[in-house]
Amino acid sequence: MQKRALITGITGQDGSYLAEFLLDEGYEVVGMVRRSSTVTFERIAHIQDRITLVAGDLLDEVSLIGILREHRPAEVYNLAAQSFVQTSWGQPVLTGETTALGVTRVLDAIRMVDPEIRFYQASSSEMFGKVREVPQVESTPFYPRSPYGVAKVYGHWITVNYRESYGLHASSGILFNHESPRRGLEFVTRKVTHGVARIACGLDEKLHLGNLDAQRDWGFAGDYVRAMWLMLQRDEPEDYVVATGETHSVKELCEVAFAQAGLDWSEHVVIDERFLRPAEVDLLVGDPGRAQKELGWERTVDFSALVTMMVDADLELVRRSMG
Ligand code: NAP
Ligand code: G4F
Repeated sequence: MQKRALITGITGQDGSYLAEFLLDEGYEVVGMVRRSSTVTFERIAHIQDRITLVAGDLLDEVSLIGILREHRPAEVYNLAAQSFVQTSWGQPVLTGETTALGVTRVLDAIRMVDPEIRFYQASSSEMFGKVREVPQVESTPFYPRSPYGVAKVYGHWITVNYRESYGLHASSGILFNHESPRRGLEFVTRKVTHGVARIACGLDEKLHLGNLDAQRDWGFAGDYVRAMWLMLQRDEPEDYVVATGETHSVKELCEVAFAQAGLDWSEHVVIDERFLRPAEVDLLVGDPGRAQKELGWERTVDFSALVTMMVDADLELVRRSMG
């Protein structure tokens, strides 16, 4: 029988890759979208005729219960969130309502409608924050450094708690940064690759950035959605770190991205205090050992291939927009 999956956050970067992946696996895909005065389906436009979109919001539990009752998914992937760290200082309550309490609303809806549903929670390496050990593994203590990180810690533990309290098949993926040509323009990788494309095409001269010393473990989003699915195929629910095991600074990101377009980053990058954060996460690097061993998960795209892919896609995008 064809399996049905519900994805919250299907219009986001990960939602779009996961929907493609599940369709290829033969799933019927239901995607939850929130009401907006303008349609924001760019990332899923190419598969829209193969998926079912339903209206709902993580802030509204009744809508979640209604969706589960009507569509009866076997698996729920909770990817929806206020996901931009910088915004979480300006909108800490909204971030908590969505990114933290939103998880409880989905879990409660599952518990009430059908506790057999398998659940995936999009946890984050931001939970490690001011890191207690290097590299970070599943047992590394959390020390979040932003309202977003704090909200994700809540989402993580409420997932563990519903698993232990009610026996739900609920798993958390502690995913390190993952990027793609579909990444939102405000995140640093895409900001840099899109900025490089605009400079290469003569549209801009400078790119304004914050902390160039921050280090991240950057992987490709297409690889990471496979890990989400693998977690829900296991007999027993479990939490996994998903990462590349390599870390690179924002400065290195700039070097590789500008070089891909034949440019010298130091001639274009300007440090701008507006992009510095009240509290920074200096270094993230994950050990994906457990995911490799128990899920058979491997990444297929390395750092330089990822940056090259994103610069090339943005060069094409900017050139096309210029006609
Ligand atoms: P994203 O591109 O920002 O997508 C976020 C999605 O959440 C969008 O579809 C957005 O809908 C939806 N959303 C926001 N508020 C909502 C609400 N109140 N109700 C329903 N939907 C809502 O994020 P992403 O990069 O794909 O990340 C997916 C998930 O993984 C997020 O939970 C993120 O925090 C987590 N995560 C991401 C990374 C990463 O590196 N990408 C790493 C670790 C964890 P609209 O399109 O309407 O805005
Ligand atoms: O790309 P970022 O905004 O991603 P950040 O804060 O690491 O969060 C992303 O990854 C998390 C997983 O670890 C997710 F949970 C979260 O949802 C999101 O997807 O910033 C990366 C680094 C930071 O240290 C930031 O200070 O880049 C530094 N940075 C330097 N200049 C900048 C800029 N970040 C942004 N967004 N813009 C800048 O101009």
